Amino acid sequence: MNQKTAAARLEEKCKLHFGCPLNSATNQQAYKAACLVVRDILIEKNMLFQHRNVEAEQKQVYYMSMEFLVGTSLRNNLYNLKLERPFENALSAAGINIHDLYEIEPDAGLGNGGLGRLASCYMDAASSLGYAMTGFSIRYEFGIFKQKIIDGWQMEFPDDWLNMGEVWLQARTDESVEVRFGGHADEYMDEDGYHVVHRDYTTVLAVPYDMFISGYDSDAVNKLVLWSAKSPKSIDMGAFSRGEYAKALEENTRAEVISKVLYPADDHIDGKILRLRQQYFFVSASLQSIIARHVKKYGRLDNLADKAAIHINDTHPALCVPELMRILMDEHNFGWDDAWQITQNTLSYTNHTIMSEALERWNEGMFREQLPRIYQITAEINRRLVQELQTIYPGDVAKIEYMAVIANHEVRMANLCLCACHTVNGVSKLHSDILTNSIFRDYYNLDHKKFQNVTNGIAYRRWLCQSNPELCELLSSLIGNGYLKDARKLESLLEYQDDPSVLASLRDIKLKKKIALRDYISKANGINIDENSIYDIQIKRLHEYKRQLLNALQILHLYRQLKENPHLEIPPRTFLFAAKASSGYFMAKQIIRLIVAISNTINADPAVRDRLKVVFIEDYKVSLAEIIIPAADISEQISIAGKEASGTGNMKLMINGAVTIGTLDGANVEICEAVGRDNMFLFGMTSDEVEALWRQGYSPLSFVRANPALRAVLDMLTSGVLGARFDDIANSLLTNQYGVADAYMTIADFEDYVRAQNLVSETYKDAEKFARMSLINIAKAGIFSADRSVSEYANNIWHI
Ligand code: 26V
Repeated sequence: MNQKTAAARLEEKCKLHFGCPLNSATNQQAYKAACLVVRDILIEKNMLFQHRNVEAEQKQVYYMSMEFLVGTSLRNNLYNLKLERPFENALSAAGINIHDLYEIEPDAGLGNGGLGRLASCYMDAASSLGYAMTGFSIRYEFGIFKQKIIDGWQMEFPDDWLNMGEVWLQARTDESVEVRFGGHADEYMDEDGYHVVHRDYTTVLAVPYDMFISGYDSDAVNKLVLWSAKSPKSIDMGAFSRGEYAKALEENTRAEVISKVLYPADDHIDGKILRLRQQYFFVSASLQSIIARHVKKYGRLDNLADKAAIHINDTHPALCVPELMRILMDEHNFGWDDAWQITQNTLSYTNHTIMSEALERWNEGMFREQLPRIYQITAEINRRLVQELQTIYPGDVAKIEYMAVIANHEVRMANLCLCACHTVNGVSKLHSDILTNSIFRDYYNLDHKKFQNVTNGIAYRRWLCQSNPELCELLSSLIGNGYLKDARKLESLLEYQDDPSVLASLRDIKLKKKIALRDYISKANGINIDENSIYDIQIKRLHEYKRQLLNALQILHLYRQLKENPHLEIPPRTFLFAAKASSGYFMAKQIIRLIVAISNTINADPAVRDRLKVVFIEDYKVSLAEIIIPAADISEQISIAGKEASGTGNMKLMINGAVTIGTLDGANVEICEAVGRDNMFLFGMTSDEVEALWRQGYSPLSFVRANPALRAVLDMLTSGVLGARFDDIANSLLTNQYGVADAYMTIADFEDYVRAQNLVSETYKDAEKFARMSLINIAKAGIFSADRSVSEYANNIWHI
């Protein structure tokens, strides 16, 4: 497609859909027309790709995830299809600026954070590598909430993304399936054997919507299938005729609420029935569609594992295990043993967190009531598991209970995955080691061959090439274009680490991106920041374990120092935060309030003007990250060691030339291996040291007593000098609230963090040295490409 054909297709869409020529279309109309043209191209490519795969009897990967944080699609698709230029020119000839259209597009925010964005990065990489991979999730009508900060408080507003985002979706009403909830499952035996009848259930209709995902410079276009819930009965006419209008629509509402909103928490589950229903809804619909497709092609199911790899992204889709068993046994007459074998050989599972509150467990009674047949199967899985464990560990009641799928009236989804999947993996070396050494140790001892590591990776063509074209232009001029398909080729950049003109160009580009972020912040927040200051950036979900609080305390310390010693010679610094807090997470919201208060206090203080600024940027999301990341000098990755499974923001920042200040946690360990200790600012306890300090008995107060500066900072939280008081935060650090004070050891790591921050300031004074560190980070970021991760999954787990 060239400019001329692009113009013709755009013109046609505009006329057909909006009854006007392109040059009199509004930006919204032009945006939709552009998306529709691109979608047509994708549909056509997808058809060809699928056809080829079916002909070749190609094994398919099905990636099951409650979250896909897609972000925007227009620019990504045009980039991947290499159509940016023709579209830009065709639109420009009609008086339309393509960048205005990019800005109109809402993010498809169908996820909370890292886990959801990873799923999208993997779809992207799989398509680029030519793998046949289908993603399955829910077509949430409302994605992750829009965040506004009002008087320091996070407020949540609905994210009505479909209004402009729906253009990417193609409804496939003809492929709807039924999902059954509630009722009773009756078992009986007759001369033909064992049978089950599920009766009195409620049916919800699952309607699939396809979203097409293009690969970069590739023939492959894959699909993300998003299920929408509908009631099979549109209205209860009887109730309606009686004038009971609300009742007439009741069943409708109960069904459709399933795909209404993304669950906005990423840390705890309080037994929400709706969430269980969401999980079963999309798992059941997806498996039914996978099996129907397989049977249509092969006419048999005993070869399912040879032709399909079904991947469980965290425990949320763990119902795949009993649901696949159900379909095989109840609908295709397999006996237990054969069904179990097929299930085990088909399913694999990735763990994304060791935080116990995020490992899903359900109340047994609720589970049974919602999903009676699935409960029966799960209970049978558990019965057989426990029986086997009793022969292996006779009398070891504690161990058997720890490993059981059902115990203490709870159904534990992680154990279900551990016993049923052929492979289980963690998402960084350290995280995978922690899984096998601690939380999953018993399962590891039972069958260590099951366990693998696949370190996370990012779709770097989005995070580097699309969001930082200026940097890519420089890279291409120096090392050619090979890195666009093979990220390891970035390493050739190392040749230029002592070339002053290259280092100067890197600095120029960084400055340009910092100016762009400065302008965004000035417009969005009304705060003016200095592009010549160090941009020190912490962007991620708000969690106590990620320790935004540690950063905040360190800023207060720096503020005090600057006030006490106005001649302190340090480069000016701008601390930038962006983070959403789970709506019910009290302490996270307090921490946001604290950061906003610090920002208000410091930014208004003439004594530190031009030297220190703090900004909390509202509404963190993929498209905002794309503006922030290229502008970062310093990447804050400061979680307590052992708790961040991997992190992926660390990789996005690194590849854009930010230098990491961080603990040896998650993938930071591997970043450190890649760049060397001299090219990052390491601090804090290791995960072993954290463990040792717990065992020894941790007392934050003893650290505070030894550090008067820290004492002074903590006093600021409760004295009111910040315009408000933060007693809850101070108490969480110092008093034994729930049996622990300072559960994330913020106090213990404070001093070493301050040391590392001082080193940042010192190092930055030598502009060339800092630029060299930045260059080395870019050059060494290649291993964190999602292409590498997906190839590892393909070779070692999915066997495609
Ligand atoms: C758990 C729950 C529990 C129930 C309520 C809703 C909900 C939603 C999400 C989760 C799991 C969160 C796990 C997660 O996001 N882990 C992150 O995964 C990233 C990709 O592997 C990784 O880089 C981050 O370190 C890890 O925190």
